[in-house]
Amino acid sequence: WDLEMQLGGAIERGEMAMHYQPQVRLSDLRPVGAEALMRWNSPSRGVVSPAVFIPVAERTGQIKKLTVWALNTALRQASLWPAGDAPLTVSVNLPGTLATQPDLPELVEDALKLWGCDRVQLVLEVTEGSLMDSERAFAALARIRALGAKISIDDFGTGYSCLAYFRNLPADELKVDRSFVSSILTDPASADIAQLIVDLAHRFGLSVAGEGVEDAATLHALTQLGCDTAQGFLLGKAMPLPQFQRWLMGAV
Ligand code: G
Ligand code: G
Ligand code: NA
Ligand code: MN
Repeated sequence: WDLEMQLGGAIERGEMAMHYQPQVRLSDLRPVGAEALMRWNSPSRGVVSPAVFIPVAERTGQIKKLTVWALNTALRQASLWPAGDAPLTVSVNLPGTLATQPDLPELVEDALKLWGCDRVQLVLEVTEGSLMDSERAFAALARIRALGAKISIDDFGTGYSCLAYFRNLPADELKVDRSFVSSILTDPASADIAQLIVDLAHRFGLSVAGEGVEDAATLHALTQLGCDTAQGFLLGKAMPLPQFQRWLMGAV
């Protein structure tokens, strides 16, 4: 109960922040951008994980406001990143309950109008599960892509997608779920699944990202599988904007 109440004014009280987790290209380990991850600094609870407050916000109807804030903040802050030789990507997570909302493309369009710049490529991450109502979700995602944003399918391999999706999936990237990546060296089935996801993505012209990379041997294994980009604690944890800017300057 109280968590719901406190979440209500959290944006206005300046308690929300976006942190940025580095993503690198596996061919040369250069930065490609970051995943923007929301953090709630609650005065009474300390740092609350989005894994806790996003489900609450989805139940109480506060999710749209939080998502609009996340989109606008991530785009605005990414425009402050030092420029690389190619545009850097900023990936924002879209909650499943919004993926089928008819006004989602409009929210994205408004944020791009305000903060879009040619040095930053917006990527929206949707989970496989949110594509269950595929007709409506696909239509919304297609409209978002027409605005110039890219779509990444998060936690791929753990949801409910069927292969028929690939006939007309409006997406640009698959993210191999952390559960496969973290056991790629110890569980042959995980390694096979990761390889299949990489091949599936490439067959349909999508790029593939590995998430949850915690050690160099796993990074190497993902590279061997043909994965395109990676993120994880080995490369960097999610960090506040100034720290991410320093990371970029050190790495670019
Ligand atoms: O960063 P962390 O491990 O705490 O994230 C926990 C979960 O919350 C992850 O599943 C992540 O995708 C999700 N998450 C993080 N930031 C956002 C956000 O801005 N919006 C939504 N909808 N989910 C987010
Ligand atoms: O659900 P999503 O895929 O958006 O998950 C993002 C979450 O994964 C964040 O909570 C982030 O803190 C966490 N995360 C990112 N990198 C790693 C990692 O290398 N290991 C583990 N265990 N978690 C990670
Ligand atoms: Na994500
Ligand atoms: Mn994920």
